[in-house]
Amino acid sequence: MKRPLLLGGLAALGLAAPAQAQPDWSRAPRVTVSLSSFKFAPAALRLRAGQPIILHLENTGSGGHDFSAPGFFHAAAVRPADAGKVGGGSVDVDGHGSVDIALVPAAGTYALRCTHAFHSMFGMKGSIVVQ
Ligand SMILES: [Cu+2]
Repeated sequence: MKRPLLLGGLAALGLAAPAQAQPDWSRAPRVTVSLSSFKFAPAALRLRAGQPIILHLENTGSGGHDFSAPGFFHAAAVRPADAGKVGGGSVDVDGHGSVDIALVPAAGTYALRCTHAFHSMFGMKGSIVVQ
């Protein structure tokens, strides 16, 4: 059974619709990346261009880390409600914490690293390939 889209209903009422139609995030698969001292798993993340996902960042260690990929986030369409979590292209993830970012990735190859002092030097870096 199909229900009318909420946006259609709002438009019919004459209410302003968002400038950009949002994907149906409830259908977006969850892609988990775990952060720990000092690595990302998987370190080589592969995503499909234009496919909405929920990026689930999980810090399995006790120390804080971040998922820093400015080029990736800049090119992607991040759900407006999650945009505030991506400061300067980096997402902070507290020890034993997790953060979800809904986004639609754009094609490209992007560098990933943790910007905490010395973490990338110790191996906390990776790549994101979107095809
Ligand atoms: Cu780190």
